[in-house]
Amino acid sequence: MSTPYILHTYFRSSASWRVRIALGLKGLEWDNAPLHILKDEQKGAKYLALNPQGLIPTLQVEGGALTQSVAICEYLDEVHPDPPLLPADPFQRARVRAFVLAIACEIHPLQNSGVLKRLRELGLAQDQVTDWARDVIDRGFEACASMIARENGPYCFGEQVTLADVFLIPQMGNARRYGAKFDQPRFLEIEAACMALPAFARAVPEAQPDAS
Ligand SMILES: N[C@@H](CCC(=O)N[C@@H](CS)C(=O)NCC(=O)O)C(=O)O
Repeated sequence: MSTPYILHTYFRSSASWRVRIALGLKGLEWDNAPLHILKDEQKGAKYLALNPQGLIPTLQVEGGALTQSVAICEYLDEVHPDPPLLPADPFQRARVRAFVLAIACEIHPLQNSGVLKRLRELGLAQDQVTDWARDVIDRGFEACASMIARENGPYCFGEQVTLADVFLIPQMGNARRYGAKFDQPRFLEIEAACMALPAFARAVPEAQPDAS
C-alpha cells in the first residue's frame, strides 16, 4: 500500500538519513525512491524538477515536493507534533537549532559528496580530499561537543530526543567514513541511547533497500 510520503533518498546520504530518522520518530511510513549519487542521478531533469538544487533528499508530501533536510524535519515536526523534536522553551529551542545548524550549515556542506568530487576534479589526491573532510568534521565536532557540554543526557539536550540527535547521528556516520578523530565520549553515549530506539536503528544506511 502506498503512503502519503515519498522520500527521494540515497542510502549513504546523511541528509536523507536525518529525514528517515525524523519520519520514524513520528511513527510515519514512507515509500523510498532511491537515486544513485555515484551515477549522478540527482542531476537528471526529472529530479531537478522536484529539487532544483539537485541534492538528496526530497520528500514528496500531499502539497508537493519539500527540499532541505532541516526544513523537511521541521515540517514533519509541525504537521505531526507528537513527539516534539524541538523543546517548548524558546531559549532551549534556539540552542537545539543552533546545534542542528552547526552540523547542517557549517560541517556537512564542506564535506558533502558534491564538494569532495569538485576537490578531486581540481586535482587533489584522494588522501588530501579525505584529510579535508576529516579536518572539517574534527573541528566542527569539537565545537558541537562544547555546545552540549553542560546539558544532561542521555540525548544531546536531556531526556527527550530532539533534532540535535537526529542530525548528530548521521554526521557521526560521516565522521567514521572519513576517519575523523572522534574522541568525544559524550557523542558515543548519545549514540548508544539513540540506537536503542527503533527509528534510529531502522534509518542506518546498511538497513536501506538501496544499500550496496
Ligand atoms: N543542505 C542539504 C544538503 C543536501 C546534500 O548535500 N545532499 C548530498 C547527499 S548527503 C547530495 O545530494 N550530494 C550530491 C551532490 O552534491 O551532487 C540538506 O540538508 O538537505
